[in-house]
Amino acid sequence: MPLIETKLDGAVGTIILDNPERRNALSAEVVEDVIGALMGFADKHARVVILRAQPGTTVWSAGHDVNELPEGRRDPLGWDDPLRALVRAIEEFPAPVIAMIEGGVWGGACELAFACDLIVAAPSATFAVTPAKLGVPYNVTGMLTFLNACPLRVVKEMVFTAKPISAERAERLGVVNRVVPAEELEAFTQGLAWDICQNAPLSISVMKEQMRMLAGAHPMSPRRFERVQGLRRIVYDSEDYAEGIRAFREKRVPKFSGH
Ligand code: YXS
Repeated sequence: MPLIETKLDGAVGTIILDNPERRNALSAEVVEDVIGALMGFADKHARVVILRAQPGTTVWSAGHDVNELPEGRRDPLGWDDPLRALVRAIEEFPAPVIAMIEGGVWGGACELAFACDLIVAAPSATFAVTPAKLGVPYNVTGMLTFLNACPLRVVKEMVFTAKPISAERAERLGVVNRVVPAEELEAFTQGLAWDICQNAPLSISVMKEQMRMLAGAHPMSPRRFERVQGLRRIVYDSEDYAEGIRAFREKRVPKFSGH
């Protein structure tokens, strides 16, 4: 049973997340399919890719597949983690990727959406950054994705509360490019893609890459990076991290002890 649908209309590729039973959780299998689709679109010189879920969905994506998170003693968001690979694939794709969003966007799926170049949302869209709900120590490049997408104080509110923000507020903050009525979302997004396709793809591609390089150009010394990794290890080796994962699996509210 395919976990995504894809189509190529002229120079516009579309990837549809299609695993509603798991609320489009970003499992290794789903990520492999999406990255494969992106590579296929790059080979066919697609000038825009739209990343979406099925029309009318209440959950765009529930984020990282929690069942695939390690139970401690290993960085849950290391370089080779599927979510990390997917974010890099979106950022390095040689043309704009538009996230077209209906429904809830949770956890690592927020980073996926924010890593896309443009976001067009229906009023039903919400965005919740949830590491603190599970006890996960998000990783450095992931935090940079959030900081490049939202004002610092908003990132702090989203990370510390793990509560969703609305599409309307996200648009007001500039996190989302446009919010349009659900019945107009597809046509609006297609129109945006069409506008981009009329312009010079080489110019767009190199300007996208420049912005990726400039947005990621943060001086963090090896000493500071190693300090951060040491702090993160304390978190993913903590009882609270294990409790967060356990509580999710047992469908109950976690009880965090601070240890
Ligand atoms: O009970 P069954 O077997 O039917 O499975 C349920 C859920 O367990 C499953 N599911 C997931 N499985 C793995 N990973 C997930 N992230 C995930 N989310 C859901 O899908 C089946 C239907 O879920 P259910 O009954 O809860 O659906 P619902 O419509 O009542 O609620 C939809 C959600 C999205 C509000 C709810 O499923 C939910 O809160 N999911 C978790 C959202 C979340 O906390 N995501 C963060 C994942 S961890 C992550 O992304 C990063 C590592 S971090 O934490 O750092 O951000």
